Amino acid sequence: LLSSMVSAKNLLILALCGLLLELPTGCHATDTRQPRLRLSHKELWDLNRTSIFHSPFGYLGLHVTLLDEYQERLFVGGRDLVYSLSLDRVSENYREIHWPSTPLQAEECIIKGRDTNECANYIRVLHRYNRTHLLACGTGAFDPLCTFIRAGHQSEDHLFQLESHKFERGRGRCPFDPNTSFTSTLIGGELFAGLYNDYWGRDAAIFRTMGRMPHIRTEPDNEHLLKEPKFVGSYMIPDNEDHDDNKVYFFFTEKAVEAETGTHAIYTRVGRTCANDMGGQRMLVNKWSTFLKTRLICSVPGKNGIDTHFDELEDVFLLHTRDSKNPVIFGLFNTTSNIFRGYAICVYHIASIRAAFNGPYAHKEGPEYHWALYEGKVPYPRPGSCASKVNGGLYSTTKDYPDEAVRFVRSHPLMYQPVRPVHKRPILVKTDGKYNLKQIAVDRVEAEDGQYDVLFIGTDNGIVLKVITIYNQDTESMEEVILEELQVFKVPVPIISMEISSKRQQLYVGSESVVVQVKFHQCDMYGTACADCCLARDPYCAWDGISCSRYYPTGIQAKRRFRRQDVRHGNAAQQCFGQQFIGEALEKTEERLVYGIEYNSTLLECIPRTLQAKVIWFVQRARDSRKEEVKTDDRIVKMDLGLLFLKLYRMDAGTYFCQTVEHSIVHTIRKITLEVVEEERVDEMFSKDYEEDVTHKMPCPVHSSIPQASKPWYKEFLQLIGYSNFQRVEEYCEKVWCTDKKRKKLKMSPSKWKYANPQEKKARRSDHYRLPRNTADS
Ligand SMILES: *[C@@H]1O[C@H](CO)[C@@H](O)[C@H](O)[C@H]1NC(C)=O
Ligand SMILES: *[C@@H]1O[C@H](CO)[C@@H](O)[C@H](O)[C@H]1NC(C)=O
Ligand SMILES: *[C@@H]1O[C@H](CO)[C@@H](O)[C@H](O)[C@H]1NC(C)=O
Ligand SMILES: *[C@@H]1O[C@H](CO)[C@@H](O)[C@H](O)[C@H]1NC(C)=O
Ligand SMILES: CC(=O)N[C@H]1CO[C@H](CO)[C@@H](O)[C@@H]1O
Repeated sequence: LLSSMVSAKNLLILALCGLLLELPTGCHATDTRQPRLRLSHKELWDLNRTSIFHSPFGYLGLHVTLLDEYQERLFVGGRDLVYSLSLDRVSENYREIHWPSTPLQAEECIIKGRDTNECANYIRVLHRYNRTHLLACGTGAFDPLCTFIRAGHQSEDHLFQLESHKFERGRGRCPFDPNTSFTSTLIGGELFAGLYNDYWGRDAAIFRTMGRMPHIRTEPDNEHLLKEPKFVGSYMIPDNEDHDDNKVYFFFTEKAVEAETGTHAIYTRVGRTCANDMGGQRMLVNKWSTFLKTRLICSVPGKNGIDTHFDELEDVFLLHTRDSKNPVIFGLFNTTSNIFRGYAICVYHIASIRAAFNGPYAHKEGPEYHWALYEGKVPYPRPGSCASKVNGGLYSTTKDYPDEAVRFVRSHPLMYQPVRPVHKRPILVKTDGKYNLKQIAVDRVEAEDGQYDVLFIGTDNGIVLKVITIYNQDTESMEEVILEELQVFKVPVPIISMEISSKRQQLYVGSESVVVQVKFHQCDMYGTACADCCLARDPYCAWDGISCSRYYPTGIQAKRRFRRQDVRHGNAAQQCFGQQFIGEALEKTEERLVYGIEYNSTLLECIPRTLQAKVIWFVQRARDSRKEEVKTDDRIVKMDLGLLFLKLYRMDAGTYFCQTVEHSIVHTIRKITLEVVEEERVDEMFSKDYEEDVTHKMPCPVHSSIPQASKPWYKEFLQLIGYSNFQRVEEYCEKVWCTDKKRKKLKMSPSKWKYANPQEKKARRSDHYRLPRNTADS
């Protein structure tokens, strides 16, 4: 039934709007989860807010990026290539190194059964090694290799050279397979890496290699340590001033040994080791003797006590704060359920991670038992603690640890308590299926009313969402404000890397084949009024009395007269009181004339620039009548794209006002005059004798209210009918209506030839379209 009433064009609109079945309730334009601004790739480009690096080879095969504020470069590792890009503008002044696998390597790789594509050299490790050199490792056709790259400053013309005489084998440092999960971090010349260290991708391990200390790894084939892990991130986070107490944290997912058997559950883990671990003396020789791990929980509390878990870590971001010992950790999670799909972002304080590692251990009595709380005696030094002065200074190396302590850590790598996020819930949950979230980067910003963490979230279709979340203590709930939705790539490809420079206020986003840089903000895009600026709630932006511009918390700003900003509430009425251009004054109302055909569907388009605004439609049926709010029902539907009439009646004719309302700020953004064309008239128009029967044709609707500069009104009509009839209609219009000189002088109200109410319909039917003619004739 529905489909018979709706034309194909409008079906498409419905499909765009969302679920067809949810039409009456699901399509309202008052969605606060909409981004305030949606900017296309082209708009970003026209605004000069973006710069794009295309590989001269068309394909990058990007696998790793390194943002280096010191050298002011973005280093990019791809297939057989390493690039050095300018942080100022990625499109300019790039340097490249060609580093393919050798013909011999490639040949052997192919003989071993891999395809040519896999047998290239995919660069997967890039770290700053010292002032002059980078460490770089590549998969080298399933035979990993490492070397150093000389990378110089601007004064050295951005020197960028491979030290080809320094090749070293890359085992334990770089994976064999370009596609397996991998993480690494370089600390004081030691490379810590989580990887699959064999050709077949079976030996998952955490390594420490390169430096002066002995090479250390996790025990092979120990499922209690790592079970089919996916490595996501790794960071060194100091516990205190004693460097010997430094710990390296690994974030990964794995099959959960402690979950009920047969569930094949995947859990997210945080694991850690002491950076100075030397392994055991009699046991765990050259193996970690301080490795512990625990579960990282990201779940939404359920009413019935059953929480919804997000267990698959997709990305992790470490936000540095002034206190290097206390960074904030952001995790982006996916669900593992087949039934329920969604993403969540959880925030963790390192203090709660430390607390879990300082808490009780999990214990498994034997193969038949579950993992349970360990209540026995814990040996000294506490398993998992480092050989440091802070810990009493009794041991200068883990090699001196008593066997008992080493044995314990080997059999109890799992902590009993998991780590729960800040506020015990995600800061953001996305279950609408609109986006697949892949990457996260965070910038901490000082605003007028406090500190905000701006999340930049990368999707699998080339979109970056810029979001803030605000916690409401009273209701224990999170409010999510999507500030911007940025389409950073021309084509919707997955975002696979994201680097952030707060110093430069730039985000560097990588896909398989391009790297794009985008500025964090473009305040003037929110609008030209104080209210627009305040309602945007962007902590980077404030109303400065003249325009919406960059907000600086201190220094420079002190000289300014005042700044209007209210991120928490977006209370524009209060902030902008007494401000010129508070709202409507500057916003020009656009006027339109639309023809709809009786009994057909018609859309009155109105898309506010800000997608968060609530849209209210008013109608004025006759010139002097009162404006009344449009009542929506099964036939008249409010959608994101405008007001849809599934079936148009004559009584629908009138002047429609599309108004947006936000916090009592009202904008009339569009005024649409809807003319209803009688069904018979349309048929008549195309009937053979239409030229003879001029008197019964439609009037030439020249309205004083319609700007003549806009495209001829009949173009709209053409659109309605479809362009196949173009010739005919144009001809018709030229001849009959619009070239009629007399018609030009016509001044009349559109409401005159419309029915004020359905009752009048019958009575006035006969003179419906003749009215204007008569007026003109007189
Ligand atoms: C675009 O922005 C860059 C700085 O990011 C500036 O150097 C350049 O002049 C701008 N170009 C235009 C056309 O405004
Ligand atoms: C990596 O995996 C993707 C699919 O997941 C595949 O298209 C691509 O060819 C793989 N790359 C290599 C080098 O194996
Ligand atoms: C940095 O490391 C490389 C590789 O070991 C070495 O050749 C170079 O001399 C080092 N540079 C400095 C400044 O220490
Ligand atoms: C999230 O998980 C689902 C189901 O496992 C998977 O299909 C999807 O690709 C994942 N999303 C991302 C962004 O990896
Ligand atoms: C111009 C136009 O789209 N006319 C359609 C109006 O609706 C009827 C069916 O209800 C169609 O047959 C017309 O083609």
